[in-house]
Parts: sequence; structure tokens; C-alpha cells
Amino acid sequence: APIGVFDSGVGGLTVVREIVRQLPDENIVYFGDTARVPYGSKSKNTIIRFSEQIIRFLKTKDVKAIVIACNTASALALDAVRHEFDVPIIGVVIPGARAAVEATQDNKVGVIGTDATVQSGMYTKIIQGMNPDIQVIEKACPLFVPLVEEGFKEHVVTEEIIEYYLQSMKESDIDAMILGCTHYPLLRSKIRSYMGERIQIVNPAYETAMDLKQLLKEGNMANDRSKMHSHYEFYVSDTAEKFRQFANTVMPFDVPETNVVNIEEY
Ligand code: DGN
Repeated sequence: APIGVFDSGVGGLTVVREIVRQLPDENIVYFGDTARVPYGSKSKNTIIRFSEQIIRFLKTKDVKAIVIACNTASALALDAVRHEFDVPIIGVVIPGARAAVEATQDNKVGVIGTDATVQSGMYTKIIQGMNPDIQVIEKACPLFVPLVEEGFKEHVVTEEIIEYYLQSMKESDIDAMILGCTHYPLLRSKIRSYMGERIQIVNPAYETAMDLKQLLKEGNMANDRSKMHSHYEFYVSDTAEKFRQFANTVMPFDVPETNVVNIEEY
């Protein structure tokens, strides 16, 4: 049975990339909600409804576990959906938060994400639930998403916007920072060179793949190693071509044909 992974659009491919690296024997069914992106500016009820529809769709693919790759959906919908379905569901926020708790020496963590993620305060809640002495500074950086999607990763404009958003965080004395949005790992080197070497950067995508590995192991659900080729399927809710172009810049292999799904039917 495959792993189901979903996101508001293309960004969740940074999570797929980590799962492929760490769990090369697993099959993956990916759903990107390209018709309804962005989630970062939507309300909690809407994001829960979207997530429920996508989980119902993924369940038709007989997935053995589901990863909510989207930070926004993980922050706003995981609690609601986790007990609603009979399949294990993990998000990216808890693994990311845990890694930051382990990384900080000075008990001061920065979190960047979409407006919805930051307004939910979920990273702060989870981090302080693990260690109430940790101070958390959250900052929404909504322009990072379109910059990445338009291929502006290396553009000087991106450096200016990084400075605009992160100046106050740089002047604070955080020593760990969570890239709390699917797209931000693609700006990692630019963010790292602006913030400086002293700050440990946490990529929730990487941590989530580690958690998934653990979940499969504990549940005796991991695929055996004798399999030669893993199978990856990609579904989107709106025309697939732009998705595929972007996917091919993120994934280490040629992304196969994507399929368009009418997600409102689920
Ligand atoms: N995938 C979203 C997230 O990780 O929060 C970012 C894209 C969006 O919906 N704005």
C-alpha cells in the first residue's frame, strides 16, 4: 500500500523529496490542491473541509498512512482530522517543533510560515507544550511562496524580501529557526546566508520523513526491500502542466503524468 501525501499545491513536493530520500522503498500517492491554493490566507473551517475531502480521495487509493505536507493544513486541520479517519495521519508541525526544541541552546526559537500558520500560533503552542521555557518568535512571510513558484529563488528581489521579513528576527537572539512552510526549504541557502551560521535551521519536511519512517516501523507497515522500483503517482485539482514543470525542478527524477481530480466530489 502507498503513502498518501497532500499539500495545498506544489510545495509539498519538498516533503515527498525527503520521503523518497529516506524511504526509497515506499510507494507514494501525492495530491496537490492546485485549484484552491493558497491555503495560507484561508480560514480554519475551510482548510479542515479541504483536508477532509483530500483524505477521502487518498483513501480511495488504499493508502496505509497519510502525511499532511502543508504546514498550514497541519497547523489548522490535523487535530480535527486525525481522529476522524481510520488511517494514521501525521503533519509537519509536530516533527518540526520537536527538532527545534532539540536544537535550541538558548531557549529561543524563530518560526516563519504563512499568515494562517502564524496566526494559528500552533508552532508556539506545540513548542511550549514540549518546553514551556522556550520563547518563540513567529513571523509570516507570505511573499516567499510566489517568489519560489515563479522561479525567483536566485533573484536579488528575493534577497531584499528576505531582509524585509527577517531583519527583526535576525536582530533578536534566536539560535534556531523553523522553515514552517513547504516552499521555504527551497530558499534555505539564501535564508541561511542572511541569518548567519550561528542559527540552526530546521526543515520540518526532513523531520517528518524521519517520523514517518518510525511510524511505519512501529506499525510493521514498511515495504520490504526486495522491491525494485517504487511507484509515484501525482494528482492535482487543476491543470497539471505548471505543476509538472515545477515538480521537475524539485524532484530528483522525471515526474510522471499528473492526473486531474475533481476534489469537490469527495
Ligand atoms: N503549503 C503551504 C504551507 O506549507 O503552509 C504554503 C502554500 C500556501 O498554501 N500558501
